[in-house]
Amino acid sequence: MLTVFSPKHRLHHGSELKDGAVKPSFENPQRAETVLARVQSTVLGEVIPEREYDRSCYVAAHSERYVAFLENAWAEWTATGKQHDALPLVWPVRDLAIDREPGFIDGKLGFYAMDAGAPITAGTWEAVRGSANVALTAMDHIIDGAHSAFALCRPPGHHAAREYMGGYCYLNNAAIAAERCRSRGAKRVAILDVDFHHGNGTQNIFYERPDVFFASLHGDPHVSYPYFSGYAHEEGAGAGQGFTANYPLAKGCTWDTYRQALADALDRIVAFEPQFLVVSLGVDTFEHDPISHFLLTSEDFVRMGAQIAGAHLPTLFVMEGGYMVDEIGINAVNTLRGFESSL
Ligand code: SP5
Ligand code: ZN
Repeated sequence: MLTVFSPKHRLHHGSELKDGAVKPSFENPQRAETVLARVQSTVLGEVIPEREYDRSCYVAAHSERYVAFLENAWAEWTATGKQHDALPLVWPVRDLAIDREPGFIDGKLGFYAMDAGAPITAGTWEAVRGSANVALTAMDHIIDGAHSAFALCRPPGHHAAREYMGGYCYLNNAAIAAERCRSRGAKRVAILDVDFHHGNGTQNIFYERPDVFFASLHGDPHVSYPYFSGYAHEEGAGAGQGFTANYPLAKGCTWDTYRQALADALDRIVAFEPQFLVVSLGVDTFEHDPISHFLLTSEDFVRMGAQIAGAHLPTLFVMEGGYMVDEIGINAVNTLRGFESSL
């Protein structure tokens, strides 16, 4: 399987508000380097760099003003004399004027963010663009005829919605790849999100769309981040009613429970008859992940990959979360090898 990787991810390394203090983010550059090293040591296949893409490819999944915000935020932040990473500190909840973009960077940060977990630093935009371009390059490889590819994206993307960042995510790499399929002629695309956290951003982007089916398996939002989305009753709206499927699972979930939810999600995806499948591949469902609560083992990821291969669809794997740095490479590549070995 081909891997697409960009060294530009190294330009992004920041902090997050964690247990009440600003600390180094769990989402660090070592993550992608560990996965790359495992791809190489297991000889998964060729590793190529990303190509350049026009910003219109990002605007397919996000609003123009949000992309402009990401591009300009660091310059606006430092112009006020600040030196630390840019993090939001005020949000437009419920009855506040939620649709009016503020004219000052402190307000814009809250307007375009869901949490204080997506810092903007000097190199963030370059790394974020690189990550989206990695997903686009790998998707094009599949549209041009490959059966599968691995987009080794960093930063991740599935918490990023049409108009907000959060949860370590800025541009939604999986959504941008799905939109690429549509703009290159595919009628239907499915996205399967196996990250521990609900893919709220991807759900937001496609919630009213019948052409992109979205299924997510994740920790029950009643007790797990992102808390405000991912319930089973969220099934899409308007023309998109019935084209979103959520599988909230209890803390402590093991493979035996997980595989049944995955089988159901895959059945629904196959029934949708998509031309392409995009997998948001987070490996924070691992038993030793420091911020998550499922109990999958490294061997379970091989089984997961094999089960996904059973859908018999051209499949793009997009790297999302996973924070047990020592084993993130083993678990991600196990999934890819499980997929390949059962074809
Ligand atoms: C892409 C992705 O996986 N994003 C996840 C973002 C999660 N951010 C908040 C997690 C809060 C968990 N707090 C546990 C602290 C343990 N000391
Ligand atoms: Zn996650």
